[in-house]
Amino acid sequence: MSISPGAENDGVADIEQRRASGMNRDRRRPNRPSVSVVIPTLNEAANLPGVLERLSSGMEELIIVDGHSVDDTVNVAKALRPQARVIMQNRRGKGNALACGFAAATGDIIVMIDADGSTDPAEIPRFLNPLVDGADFVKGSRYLDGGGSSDITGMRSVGNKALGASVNALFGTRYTDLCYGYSAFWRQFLPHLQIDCDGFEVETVLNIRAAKAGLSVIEVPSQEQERIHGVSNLNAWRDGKRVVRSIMRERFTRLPEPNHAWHPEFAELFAGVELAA
Ligand SMILES: Nc1nc2c(ncn2[C@@H]2O[C@H](COP(=O)(O)OP(=O)(O)OP(=O)(O)O)[C@@H](O)[C@H]2O)c(=O)[nH]1
Ligand SMILES: [Mg+2]
Repeated sequence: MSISPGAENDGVADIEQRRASGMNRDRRRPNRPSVSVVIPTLNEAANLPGVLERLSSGMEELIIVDGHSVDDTVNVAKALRPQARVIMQNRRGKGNALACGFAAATGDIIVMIDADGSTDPAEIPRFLNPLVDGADFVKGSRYLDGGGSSDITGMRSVGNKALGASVNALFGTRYTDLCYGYSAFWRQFLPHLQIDCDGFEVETVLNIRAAKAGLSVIEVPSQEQERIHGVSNLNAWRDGKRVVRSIMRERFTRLPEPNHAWHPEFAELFAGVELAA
């Protein structure tokens, strides 16, 4: 599968061209895809038990991407799921953590969820079904019928809607929820998504690049819960500004050429390696 560069020089022209050409539609996919679940963690030792107990052990691969937590996150993860792969991100931020986790993943499908208890692993089948039925990229939405949030504040919700409306206007999308951390996609599209951002703008970049690559994106309702323990790492103003900058950058730059070799340098803690007590 390949995506040819268009003659035009902006992201929106790219989208139209790719949609029209259908060049990204590679339907040779396994009927029983393997699934990698990627979970970024930053000091989530208290939350992991509640999250992992709701994650089916039928998932082929669980990847915990730790941001050098100073609590017992890594040991808790290994104790609860000895088969989990634990990797250390090479930079800081949720975006870099996900990029590292995606690079490490080997499953046909990648699912990304949070470690704080906000995203319910029991919803994963809701994301997988449309992918098996032909979608390329499935994103959760708290604003569809059946979705909701007991976590998002009024101010963040207004900001999220404004940013989402801007993305829809600039990229011709119909997203109802832009900044939400629950998504799933076929790993074959990773070279097109090329997550090269570090922070909480990562969901925005993923959603925009999925559109720019001409992927068929489907939204499914998702119910966001309150973080179980601890405090959010997100700062609405600081991270909101990063999202705005990312939207502008994506609008005026082309999708990077698919690069199958690119990935961040991450360190993996292999099974059998003694972890700190
Ligand atoms: N590895 C890693 N994980 C991170 C980093 N920052 C956040 N995370 C994880 O990313 C997920 C989402 O982070 P939160 O701090 O809950 O932020 P949020 O969910 O966007 O914001 P809230 O809705 O306020 O909770 C959680 O699982 C965090 O542990 C980071 O720098 N590195
Ligand atoms: Mg959270």
